[in-house]
Amino acid sequence: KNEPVETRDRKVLLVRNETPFNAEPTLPRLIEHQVTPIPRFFKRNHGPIPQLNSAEYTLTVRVVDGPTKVWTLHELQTQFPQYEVMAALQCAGNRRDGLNEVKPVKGVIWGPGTISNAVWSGVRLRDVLLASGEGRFSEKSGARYATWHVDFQAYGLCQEAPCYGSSVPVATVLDPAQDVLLALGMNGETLPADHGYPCRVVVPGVIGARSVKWLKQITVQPEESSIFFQKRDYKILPPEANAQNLGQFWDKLSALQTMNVQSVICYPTADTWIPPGPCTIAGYAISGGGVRIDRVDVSVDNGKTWKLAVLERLLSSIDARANPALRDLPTTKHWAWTRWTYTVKSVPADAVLVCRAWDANGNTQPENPVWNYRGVMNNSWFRVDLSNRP
Ligand code: MTE
Ligand code: MO
Repeated sequence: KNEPVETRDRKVLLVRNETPFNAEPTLPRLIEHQVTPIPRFFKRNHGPIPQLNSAEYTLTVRVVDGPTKVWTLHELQTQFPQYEVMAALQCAGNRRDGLNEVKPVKGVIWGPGTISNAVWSGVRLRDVLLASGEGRFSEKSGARYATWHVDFQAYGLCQEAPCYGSSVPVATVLDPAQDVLLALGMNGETLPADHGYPCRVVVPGVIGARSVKWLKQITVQPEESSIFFQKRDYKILPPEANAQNLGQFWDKLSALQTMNVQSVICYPTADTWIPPGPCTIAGYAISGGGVRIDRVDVSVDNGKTWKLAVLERLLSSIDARANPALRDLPTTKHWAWTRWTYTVKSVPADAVLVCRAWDANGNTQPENPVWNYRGVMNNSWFRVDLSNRP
């Protein structure tokens, strides 16, 4: 089908699938910017890009035992306080290629560039729910909804279901500290078609699959979304799961939400020509749930010895962007990625670079990939073997 190309720079994107369009930036390009320029931002689609018209756009918010409200784009723009959040989106399938090397997996074979960092602007979904619920979600009467879910449904067609969708707990949305946004803008521009125009959900700290683009309807309901992407896909299946037997595991496993701790070396790559002399190794690190990255260890000798990388601390949550003094509070959320560098005097001829991150909860990355059939959540130590380099 005809899909928009205006935000796509094919020189910096590795196209993993043409229709629907799925592409990720090359790693050296990805790490060049603190905020990923829109043409370089990874694009993950389960169907064609719907062409929506801002004048006709409506968002329906329904509570199953209560009211239904229909909001126009103009109302979303004018009737709610507008906020900014800096948050990375990361697909649960980021680094799937590393699992596929262990044993074939099912899914788009993504490299380590299925993550990007943006400044999202728009309204708090919490505010829209409060305004739609006729008092139901206030602190006094909200307890009834503590175990409920917020279901998202998208405009447009999709491959594995009639339309794309998923859900997150009501508690996540109503917690102001979680910064769940209905994004209308990205990096200071109107949200582009590729990324959900005119309105998408952004759930910081959570797998990208929950940040539904081209948002059509929100339903507050007792159960999580019954859609394929919630009940079947995006689960870490046990090692014995395969194409024939995977169905027996679906009901036993949780729908992934919070991301795990991750880090990747973006420069140099295995095929980079490295000039003699000092070399600045660079990459990204991030953890789930807004947990701060405390430390990134870098090794040039395949993990025998490690050194600390220098971290770039960003102000990402609504609160921290408004008040930088909150930057180092233990409770402050770190939704953005943390770029890091480590400079070596010279790169040994037989170098194998490795990185691993530690978050403030003491979580770190496993040394080796943990294979699962759908190839999700690969966060093993990231290695770049430079011993055969040009
Ligand atoms: N929303 C809709 N409507 N359709 C989709 O295919 N893909 C999801 C999510 N939201 C998707 C969607 C997945 S799996 C990811 S990782 C992110 O969007 C990717 O967002 P991006 O394309 O803006 O990078
Ligand atoms: Mo994803």
